[in-house]
Amino acid sequence: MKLYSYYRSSAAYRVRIALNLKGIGYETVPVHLIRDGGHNRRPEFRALNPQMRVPALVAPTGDVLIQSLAIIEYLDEIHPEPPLLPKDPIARAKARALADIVACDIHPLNNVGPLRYLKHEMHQEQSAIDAWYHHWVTVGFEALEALVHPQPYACGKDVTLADICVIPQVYNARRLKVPLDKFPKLLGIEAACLALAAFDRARPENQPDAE
Ligand SMILES: N[C@@H](CCC(=O)N[C@@H](CS)C(=O)NCC(=O)O)C(=O)O
Repeated sequence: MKLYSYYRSSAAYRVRIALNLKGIGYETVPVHLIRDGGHNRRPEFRALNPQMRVPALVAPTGDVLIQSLAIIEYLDEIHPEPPLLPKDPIARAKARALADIVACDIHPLNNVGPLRYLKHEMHQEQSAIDAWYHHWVTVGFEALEALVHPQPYACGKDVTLADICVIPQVYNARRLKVPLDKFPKLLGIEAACLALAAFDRARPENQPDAE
């Protein structure tokens, strides 16, 4: 499989973790999201993904899949072991809810595109943009911190989709200097996950395009 990725992209980071957990080999195709206004805006990438975002995964069928959660569900369907969601329907819904707090409520507000729009179109100062970023991460993390009961992973003794979404968001928050001391449970989950090779190999600094 071929993964169009950017080392710092937290959505691509999610897919890298899932591929590694499943033991699926893949080739990384780096797409620089910052250089020259973003290589994701080039016509050749737009032809591949009209949304002009990473990740995009070329499946063995040749189909191009986009949206990290859709890609991860596909990987879970074609390689059911190890499962990325608990078996019990209530536990599954809870794991998905944690993942959605990150993927639907935190990340879309703080992604390169919206932050760039705040700066260039809304003419906001960097300090206001940083405050925006910190605010939405902090309120999202407060909810996550209240909801998780690490044992040692977000939903118990097995890694789930929740961990796959939380760890890249914690990386992102740290990079943008959000104070994390209020979130000891999330930091514990992070420590447990990063001790696993699948997470470690997916880290931004371990990517071929890391700077
Ligand atoms: N909901 C999408 C988000 C994808 C996304 O926004 N990726 C970011 C990087 S984390 C991106 O490519 N941004 C480029 C841009 O907005 O110009 C997913 O889960 O895959």
